[in-house]
Amino acid sequence: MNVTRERASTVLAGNWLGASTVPSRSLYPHQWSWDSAFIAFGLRHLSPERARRELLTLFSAQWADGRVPHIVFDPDTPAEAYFPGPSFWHAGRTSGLVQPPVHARAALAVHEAEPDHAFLAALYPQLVAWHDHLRTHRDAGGRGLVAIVHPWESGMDNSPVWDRSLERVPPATGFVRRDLEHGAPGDRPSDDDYGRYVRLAAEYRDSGYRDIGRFAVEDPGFNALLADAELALAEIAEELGLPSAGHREAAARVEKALQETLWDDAAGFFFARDVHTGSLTREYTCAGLLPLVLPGLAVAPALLATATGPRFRLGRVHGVPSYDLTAPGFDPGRYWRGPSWFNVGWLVRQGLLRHGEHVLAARLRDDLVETASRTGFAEYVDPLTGAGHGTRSFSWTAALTVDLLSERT
Ligand code: 9WN
Repeated sequence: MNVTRERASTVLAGNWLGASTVPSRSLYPHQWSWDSAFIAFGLRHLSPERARRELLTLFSAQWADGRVPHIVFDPDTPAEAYFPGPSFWHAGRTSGLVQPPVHARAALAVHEAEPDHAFLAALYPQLVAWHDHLRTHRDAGGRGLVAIVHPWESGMDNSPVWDRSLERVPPATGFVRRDLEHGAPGDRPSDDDYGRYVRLAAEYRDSGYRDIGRFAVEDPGFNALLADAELALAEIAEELGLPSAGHREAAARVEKALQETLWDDAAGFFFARDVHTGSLTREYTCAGLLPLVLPGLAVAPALLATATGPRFRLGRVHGVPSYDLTAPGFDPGRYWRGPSWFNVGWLVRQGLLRHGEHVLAARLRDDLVETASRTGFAEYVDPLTGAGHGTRSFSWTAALTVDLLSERT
């Protein structure tokens, strides 16, 4: 076996809890929603059974209203290991937020690695309920797009794109951050930002996880991944001999709304929209590149031009920078304010393949594998130097490396 693949496999074995995988033993010692989907993409090559278990364990914590919680807490991990832990959320063994819906695509990929109709049949209704939940409970702007109610829901927590919308949220105080015990403060969000996250989460919790509160944003990344997930669901339905047209129509509706609402033709970019003010936040973040995953995206050539231009320099830096390289606030090491994350690089590479950009896709793949291996599977890396940041032995970095290596052979 290839040495890098073997090391990645050891990381995933070390982070396996028995029925799911923690993103990191130290920093994130529970199960996270979109992490598990990315982990499944890698596990399917090592053990399809573990990949199926990963997704089934996550969906066993699905709420009756269809939401798939962003964290499923491990009962055997001490309460003080992560904040906000189970006692904060008042939601049994989960949090009440969500994360981007990459699960249908992951379930399909797991099935492709080792066909298992029983697995697909078990998950299909749960995936349908999950997408329905987003459509019915989160269309705060009334335009057919999902609004996130907390930066954590984007999976890109500390992105500069939230700064303006977070100004109306006073930071909470009187809690102890656990993340700083494991991560360098310069790599992590500031205390004020963390205080705002805690306040927003507490307000949402106190509304019974119902009210769209002070923060409601239509994120192009989240919505593009939902459209892609509907396309995956159509394929799953076809595998199961079920009607699929409704899923393709749902994908087309989200794609149309994305283009009509969040695309700025002059900028050649998808921006997030603050539902409360109705205006676009003109920050160039990696979320705006994720619509590339949609094979029918009409504006793909213009978006690719932005991706390869000075703001992201795709193919000429390490990975895909999380933030505009030319912005004054670009910081190559701080959480979602500049560094490159492996899941984003992997998703953008999928987009490149879907739009026929094979040379660029191959360059990105080689870079992702080299960087992951050299940094000990870092959580994120400096796009300019390739230096590792955040925690190491990070599960999705290892899993997506396995996936990239499997494709190559
Ligand atoms: C909050 C687990 C998660 C990822 C997110 C990443 C980070 C959590 C945190 O870690 O978020 O959910 O404590 O900062 O931003 O994408 O899913 O790896």
